[in-house]
Amino acid sequence: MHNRSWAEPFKIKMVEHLRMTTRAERERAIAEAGFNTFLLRSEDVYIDLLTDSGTSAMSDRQWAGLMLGDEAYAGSANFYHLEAAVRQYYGYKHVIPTHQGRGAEHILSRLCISPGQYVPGNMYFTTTKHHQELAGGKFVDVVVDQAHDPDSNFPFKGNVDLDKLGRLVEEVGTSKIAYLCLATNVNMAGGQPCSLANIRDACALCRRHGIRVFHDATRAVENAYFIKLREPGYAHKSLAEILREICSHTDGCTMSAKKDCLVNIGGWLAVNDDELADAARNLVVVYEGLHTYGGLAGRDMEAMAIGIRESVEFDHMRARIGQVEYLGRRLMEAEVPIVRPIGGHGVFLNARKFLPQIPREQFPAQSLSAALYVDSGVRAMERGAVSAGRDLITGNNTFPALELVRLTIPRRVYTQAHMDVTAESVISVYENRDKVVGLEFTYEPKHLRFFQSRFRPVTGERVFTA
Ligand code: P61
Repeated sequence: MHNRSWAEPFKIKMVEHLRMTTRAERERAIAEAGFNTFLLRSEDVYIDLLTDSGTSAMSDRQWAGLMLGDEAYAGSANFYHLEAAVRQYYGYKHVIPTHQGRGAEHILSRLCISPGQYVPGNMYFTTTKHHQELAGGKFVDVVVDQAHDPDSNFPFKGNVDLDKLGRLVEEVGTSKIAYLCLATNVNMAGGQPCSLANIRDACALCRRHGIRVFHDATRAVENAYFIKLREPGYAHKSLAEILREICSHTDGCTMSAKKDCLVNIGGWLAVNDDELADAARNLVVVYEGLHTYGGLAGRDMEAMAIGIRESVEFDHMRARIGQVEYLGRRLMEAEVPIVRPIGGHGVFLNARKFLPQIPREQFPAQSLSAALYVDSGVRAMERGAVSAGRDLITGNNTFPALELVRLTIPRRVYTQAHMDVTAESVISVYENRDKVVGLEFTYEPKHLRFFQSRFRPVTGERVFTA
């Protein structure tokens, strides 16, 4: 079978209509949105590739599961189903639901970071780092150098650089390190996996020093798929087996279930340590809800439990990542600069190469995502300097090596024809790239600025004049 094309292991039972817009309507909409795709109304968007978070289509089984919601305040049957699914597939002992990933990050950061401690991680993620900083911690990047190079074809760009981690431990001492924050299928690097050998080695290094490892498991199943394909010794293991092996090296995880787990809302914190679990259960009642619902309805937990089982099916993941790869290949054939290798949850345009005429201070990736929307109604997301925010100490803008636009593919939602239209639009903007102009801030909020900030073109009124 595997010399044949991949195809979706499902058929479509219900459809949601999309509104087509004119270019004039889109020009008005993006100006009203302050040239920030987060501020567009979804009804003004044709193909929504802003995120794969909470945007997946649930299966008929998951929808049926919603009807089994046990909406008890305490001890809902659905909590126990969720707990059993997490224990079976991820292998952690204690499971504490949260409203979404950042709820789990908040609780973990409060409990495990003391002011002044360092939190090494294999590349930052916006909400994760923000919660670490709010708890008084300082994030330190210990990902391999290849992760910062969009043109490197290294197959495991999510790997921890053991030298960087070892050096940090030596320099500051173990008592100054809160824990290693180990993300699988690293989002900001372009959906890039870690190898199991690297996970094993990084966790062993931490264990030798008595440092705990907490796993951001948001896209761990996508990572398991890449391990199966790329790492010697794993071709014959199931995604479920690989997932268990990944998790077995770590002390717990935070999870945004809105990704791998195929639900529209939800998350959890999972830990093996009994005392930490008690402390987390005690905090969750302050910020999220009782420890058997964590801000979720019973039905949400049921859909999550079912989604976890569906997420580890090989044919599902092959079609999911196959679709991302299809879009990526079309862009590579047209020589559009994208991050290589093609990642798990999206295709990432290299805006520095795409728009070399726009200086970093004028946010080329922000401009490109706005221009793409004007061209076709495709909504993408900036992942560059606007997302990276300001330096904690100096207050200056930081300019990460990666200045990217993410075309993120929701699971089980769009067709191959949607991917074609997206590719055609990106290629058309690329052919007219000299007609895209830079942006400057008109409003910049204090926390996670990329969500709500507003901009204006540095010249004229339009971001894209082709
Ligand atoms: C996303 F623009 N991701 O990729 P929550 N860890 C990881 C995530 O990818 C993640 C969370 C934790 C989103 C949504 C989002 O800057 C942004 O359930 C690896 O969203 O709270 C979320 O999980 C947090 C978009 C988040 C952003 C932050 O689109």
